[in-house]
This record gives sequence, C-alpha cells and structure tokens, in this order.
Amino acid sequence: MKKKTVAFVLLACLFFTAAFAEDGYRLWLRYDRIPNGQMLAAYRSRIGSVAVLGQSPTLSVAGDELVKGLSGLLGIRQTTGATIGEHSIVIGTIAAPAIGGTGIETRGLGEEGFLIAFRKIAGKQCLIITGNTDKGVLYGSFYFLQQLQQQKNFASIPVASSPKLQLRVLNHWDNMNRSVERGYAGFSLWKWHLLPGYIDQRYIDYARANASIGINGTVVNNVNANALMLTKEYLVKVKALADVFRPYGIRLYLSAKFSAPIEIGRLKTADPLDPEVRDWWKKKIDEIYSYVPDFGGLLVKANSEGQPGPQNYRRTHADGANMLAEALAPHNGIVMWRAFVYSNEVPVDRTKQSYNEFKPFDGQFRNNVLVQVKNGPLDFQPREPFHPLFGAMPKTPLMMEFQLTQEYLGQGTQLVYEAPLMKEVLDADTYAYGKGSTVARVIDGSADRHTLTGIAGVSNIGDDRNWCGHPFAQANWYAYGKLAWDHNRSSEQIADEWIRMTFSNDPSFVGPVKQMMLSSRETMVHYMTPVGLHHIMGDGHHYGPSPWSDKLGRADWNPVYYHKADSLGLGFARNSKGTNALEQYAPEVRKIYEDLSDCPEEYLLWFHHVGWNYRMRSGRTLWNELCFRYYQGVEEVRAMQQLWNQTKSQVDEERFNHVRMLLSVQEKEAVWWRNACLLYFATFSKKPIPTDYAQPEHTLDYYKSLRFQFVPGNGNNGN
Ligand code: BDP
Repeated sequence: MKKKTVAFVLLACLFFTAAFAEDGYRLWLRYDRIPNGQMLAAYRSRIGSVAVLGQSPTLSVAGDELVKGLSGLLGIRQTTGATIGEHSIVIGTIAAPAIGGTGIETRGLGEEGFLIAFRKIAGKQCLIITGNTDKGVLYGSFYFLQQLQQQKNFASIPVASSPKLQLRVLNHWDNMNRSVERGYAGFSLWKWHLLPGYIDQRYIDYARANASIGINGTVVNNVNANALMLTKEYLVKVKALADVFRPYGIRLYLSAKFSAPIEIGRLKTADPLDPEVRDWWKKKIDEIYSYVPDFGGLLVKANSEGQPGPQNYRRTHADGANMLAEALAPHNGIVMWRAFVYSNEVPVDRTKQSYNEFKPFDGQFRNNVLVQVKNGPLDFQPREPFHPLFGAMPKTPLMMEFQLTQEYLGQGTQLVYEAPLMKEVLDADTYAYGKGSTVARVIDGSADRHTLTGIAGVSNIGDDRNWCGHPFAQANWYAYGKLAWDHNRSSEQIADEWIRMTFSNDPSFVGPVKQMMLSSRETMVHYMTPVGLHHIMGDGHHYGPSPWSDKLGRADWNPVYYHKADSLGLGFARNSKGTNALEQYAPEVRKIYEDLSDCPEEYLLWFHHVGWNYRMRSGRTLWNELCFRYYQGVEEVRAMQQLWNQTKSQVDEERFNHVRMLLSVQEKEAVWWRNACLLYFATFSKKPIPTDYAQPEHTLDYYKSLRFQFVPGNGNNGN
C-alpha cells in the first residue's frame, strides 16, 4: 500500500473507533441494530411508518424518538407524518378521532398512563400508542422502544400501565458553582454562567433519559440552598432549563433557603408568621411562575445541619411549610418539606429525632405539602430499617427520599446496584394499618388514602461523559425511575432490562452480570457494615472506614457513637432496654426486633449491644461472625471480578476496561474496610482474627493514619 493510502486507512479506523466508542453516553437508549436476524425480520414485517395524530411539543418528541429508535433498531428509514398506512405505529391521545374511534378504552389510565394495542384504523392494521394526555403517549412510546431493545415479542401487547406515584422527582444536590454535594460523577450538568443563552445538548439528553423511565420532576439545586437561586438573575436561567424540560413531561422545582427574605429580600426576619415575610414569599412565588408557568414547587431543608428554618423564630415545621404552601397553592404548586432534621442539643439517639419532631404535626400541614422522609431514620446507610415515620403520619402525605448517589455506598468506585436496597424498604411492613401496610402502600397513598403522592431520588448524575461515573451507577438512576413508576416490579426484572438495553441481550452475558448486580449490595454490606453496623465511614467526606473517629464537634457525628464498642460487646441498644427507638414503630414491628434472640441478624447491631461471645445462628460467636462477614465481602468482590473478566468478549473494550479497573479498586477498598474495621474492633474484643484467614498487611495505626484531602462531593458548596 502507498503511504497515503495507509494514512487514510489509519485515519478512517481512528474515526470509526471514535464514532462508535462505547463511552456510556447513550445510557440505556442505544438503539443499535438488532443483531438477531429472525427477530429483525419479524419486527420489520409488523412495523411500518410512524403516524403522529395531533400537534404538541410532547407529541413531536414522542414521534421523533420512535423514528430515531426504529431507524436504529430496525434500520427503517422514515419520517413522521399523519398518514396512516398498513402497520403504522399510530400515536396520539384518545381525543384523536382515529384513535378514539377504535373503541379503545383509556379510562382508568389517569393523566400519565399509556395503552399500547393493535387495532384496525380505516381497514389498516395499526399499532396504537395512546393515553389521556400527550405525556402518556410519550411514556408509551418509550416503553414500546424498550420492548424492541430487549427483543421482546408482541405477546405482551395489549399493555396498559400507569404510575403508582404522582411525583417522581430527582433531587440534584448541585451547587451554583457547579460542585455537587456528594457527587461522584464530575461537576453539575447546569452551566449557570452560560444560561440562558447557551443550551447544552446535555440538558435535552438528560430530559430524554428521564422521560424514558417516567421521571417527571427535577429539583435542580442543592437542599443546602443558596438564596441567590431565587433572584431574577437566576430565574431567567431557571426558565431556560424549564423550557427544555417541558416537552419531556418534566416539571422543574427549586430548593428554597428559608432565610431568603433576609438574604435577598432585605427584610429583618424570615419569621413565617410575619405578614411582611409572608407577603415577600407570595410575591416571590408569583414571580417564579411568571417565568415558569408550570413550576412544580419548592423543596426545603429547614432547621437541619445548620440550615435556617421556622424554629429560629420559635415557629414550627408546619408554620414554615404552610406559609410557602399557601403562596404556591393558587398556582397548583407544592412544598416538599424534608424530615431530615436533628436538633442542636446532643440527643440520646439521633435516629429518634425526625419522628419526634414531625409526628406531633400530623394533620397540621396544608394539603399541598408533602413531608419528604429519608428511607431510614439515620442517613442513607448501606442498611437501615425503614424510617418509623412511614405509617406514623396518617394525615400527611409522605414522600420517600432515596439517595442514588453513593455517599455511603462506596462513592465513585464501587459497583452497588441499589434496587434491592430500595425494594427492601418499599416492601417493609409498617403494620400501621394492619398487616400488609407496606412502606410502598404508605407512600402511594393506598394505605391511608392520600391522593398527593411522590418519591425523590438524590441524583447521581454529573457531567462525566457517561453521566454517573461508574458505568453500573447508571443502573441506579434507571432502577429508581422504574420503581417510582411501579414499586411492585422486582430488582431482578429491572436489572434484566437495564443490562439488555445498556450492554447486550446475549443470555450468557445477561445471566452472570445480573447475578453480580443482584448480590452487589449485600456484598458491600458484608465488607463495610455487616450485622447491622452503621455510620462508621470517614469523617466529613464519608470515604473509607473510620470506626475509631471520636473527635467531631457533635457526639452523633462520630462513628464511636454508633457502634458503641466496649470490652463487653458491640452495637447500639435501641430496644426497650436501650434508647427505645423501637417504640416509634408499630407493636408488630417492635416484636420482630425487641429480643436479641429473635432479631433478624442483619439488624442485630442496629438494635442491640451484643456480647463478643454471643452465639449467632451460624453457631459462630459474634466476633467470629464479624470476621466471617468481612472476609466473605472481600471474597465476593473477587468473585465479581472473575465474573466480569469472563464477559470480555461480549463487551466493548472501553466499558469492559472501565468496569474491570473499578472492580480492582473496589477489591482494594474492600480489603481496606475489612482490615481497618477488624483490627479496630479487635482492640475491644481482645480476640484475634482467626488464623485461617489471611492476616491484614498493615497495622491499625497505619489505617488510622490515612488522610484524604480532596474527596469529591465534600464541601466547597459556594453557599
Ligand atoms: C447527609 C449528607 C449531607 C446532606 C444531608 C441532607 O452528608 O451532605 O446535606 O445528608 O440530606 O447525608 O440534607
């Protein structure tokens, strides 16, 4: 070959690899050609042009998505139009005469549900995707494409589906300087300094990804809020984002700083009962709606971790929330008032505080207030029992808050599929209204007949090319959306479809990878916080183990407060012999955990202080069980590495290597967790790590000496 030709070929190869590099940007919306010839032929024989009946930005988005998806998946080149032909995919609301005229039934689908069915229109066999609103049609279109991506046949059609929860929201803990509190995937997506003039393509792709999994709201700024977000300067920017999100069915919400009337309104007080303050909020909220007519409402963190709130003025959470709710009500806006509070006095047991502060106000919130409650009573730990407020406030709609970003779950380096964690909480029985009053039924309103319902996920999204940092962290965004839509779905079903769409439909790939995902959360619990341990992470940044920490300003920020290791044993007694945090639950729940001998062992050290020689169900002593679990966790990570290595030929090089390297970091971190924790707890148990285990390669002093200066997601919030 001549030199020039060689150079050309090389260049062409480079271009080819660059253009088709699998960098994860496309998430689960890849739409690559279906490699299965038979399947492809079957689809092609039954799918023709896309006919969009009606006109709206949302319908256009749905039509364009179908065209994009079908041309990618099936290689069908087409454009959208309104002409219906044989095998057309006809999309539109039930109000479109051609669709309504088929006699298809959409009552019962609500505002966002969809229906997909085969019907004849004017003698032509069509596939109809419809709903009562454009949003329903959009969700149905995505659903249909997902079926093709997973190479499902049409046996499941007709299919109807509508969401179990109304507000399915992401909470971005994004600061205005683009740092992200507890973010491990780069900087914030929102380029405030370039808005409103420059609309980054990522805003659109973000909205599209959310719509594809049914997320219909986003709070774009940190709960540790900066009041400047509510100034005109920023509201114009906020409007630009809301305009991008709107066609995708996503409403924009803001976190509000309670002291905003002082900080940006120049008032002397932010007392919620002060007429001037109330008037200021009313005008401010009217102003927000003048920019964003479908603004969703406000999220508030008040009197928590130093944030201002109504208690600064001897007013209550209800006073604060209701003031905002009253101003939002005329616009159909809502308040999401967070229950993550703990008081300034050092408490007997921090896990009791949120219940103690909120329960008395049940029934006192306006009807457009939801109280947003973290999944557990402490703080997004690898494992916590469900929050006792679920089921304890029958007159108040409670909104679930999950943390997708992995603050306490290995941050940016560890593969942890969170659906099993979410399901564990959603499926937990509160017994508040008799057996079967699960947390899911409390938040979806079916247990206590609320009509306003919602769920929030603290976002794990940043400007990393693949959105979430760890390639598998995308699965947590996906699973959150899918569970928010339907909490009855299983972790396994969701993992299955995510793997198929994100990686491959090959069963020899799907099976092992699914197994790895499904066990990953328990694996992390084993090497981090087994048997009910909690909050033993590094100070402030929460990276890595630090069970010895005892120097932080508040007792209940220190790991030693939580594990209470002493010469007798380990664990926090929260039963009636201890802080009696258990009394906040229904009697049936109390009964499960009250006695040491009955208590499920995964919660043992959450509820009990247990002697080192206590016999566990395995027959091992507590000390030996701890050793067993920590070592087991590390072995399980090694098994994950092996599983992943076997997939080499089935995954593109880029993502294969990305995951391979992160798993190797995870293995090192798991060993670090295991060694640091066991060496430390051994100073209390006075027992050795059994000799049949490989002994730690460093001393406890070494682990204690480790310092980490610039852990992502920590501090620098510019507030
Ligand atoms: C804690 C985080 C902190 C958040 C807080 C919250 O460490 O960064 O501000 O939760 O939820 O877990 O408000």
